[in-house]
Amino acid sequence: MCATCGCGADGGTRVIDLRGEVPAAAHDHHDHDHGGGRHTHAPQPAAGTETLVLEERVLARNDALAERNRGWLEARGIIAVNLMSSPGSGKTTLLERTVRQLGTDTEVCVVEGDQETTFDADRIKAAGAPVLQINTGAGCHLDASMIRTALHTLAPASGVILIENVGNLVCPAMFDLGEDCRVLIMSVTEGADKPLKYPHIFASATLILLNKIDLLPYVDFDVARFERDVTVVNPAAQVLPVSAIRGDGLDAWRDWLIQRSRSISGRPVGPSPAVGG
Ligand SMILES: Nc1nc2c(ncn2[C@@H]2O[C@H](COP(=O)(O)OP(=O)(O)O)[C@@H](O)[C@H]2O)c(=O)[nH]1
Ligand SMILES: [Mg+2]
Ligand SMILES: [Zn+2]
Ligand SMILES: [Zn+2]
Repeated sequence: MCATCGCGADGGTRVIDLRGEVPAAAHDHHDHDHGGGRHTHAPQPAAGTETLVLEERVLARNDALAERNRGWLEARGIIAVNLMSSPGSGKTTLLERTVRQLGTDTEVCVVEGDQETTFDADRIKAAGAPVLQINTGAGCHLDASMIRTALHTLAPASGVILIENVGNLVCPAMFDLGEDCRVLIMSVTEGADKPLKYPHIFASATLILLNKIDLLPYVDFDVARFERDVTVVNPAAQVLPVSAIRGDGLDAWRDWLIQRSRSISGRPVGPSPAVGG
């Protein structure tokens, strides 16, 4: 069991390579430190203090792995975006559009996180990008160890990695993946009160995409209140209204991504020489 939120993120993680290869399962998960003495096959501690210590260690180990991922990405000038939202906000729809939008002159690959199925990876494959599906079983978030496996399996040389986290507004916020930035998608059908109810995930996002604005005429969603409350929990965050279905705002989203990539890698997304060493 994952000691941070009690989910089963270490139990049955499976990595499915949609390009036809079957990599070894991610062994180095956050709860399986065979070398360091912490090992959660042992009975879970009942005392609250012990659980807290365990949680700190899990997160510290995750953070250390995340830093290694970050270094791996930086060495290649690759930008990794951690896409987070509730289930159904439109992450996969946005990614399908983004993959098609960036086209063949940009190296873009996708990591899909879901508890079960390869539904989303199948959609991304159809859109034309290399994609890896991570099934977390009982787990409710991706972690740095899973992303490490994904990076070594997909082995991109440059460009953009888009990571669709498991649909959940709580636990993904706690796990650094080594990403360059977090993008939170929130759709207008979810209610404008979410920034104050789930402040941690809103606070950790660089960009917030307000999706399904094509539905604004039909739902009770106060955009001004939403934007005001985002500012309360995260004054630096940018809010971009989009419709992944109708296409509103998607050029601005692509421009944001390209700008972000430029600022990280010193060059635009697009063809680039392979990084040696
Ligand atoms: N009306 C509308 N529906 C959308 C939009 N984006 C996604 N959807 C729908 O929302 C549902 C969930 O989308 P999906 O991309 O699978 O969400 P995910 O669970 O966050 O990956 C699907 O039925 C999509 O067609 C949008 O901009 N407008
Ligand atoms: Mg999805
Ligand atoms: Zn959880
Ligand atoms: Zn967990």
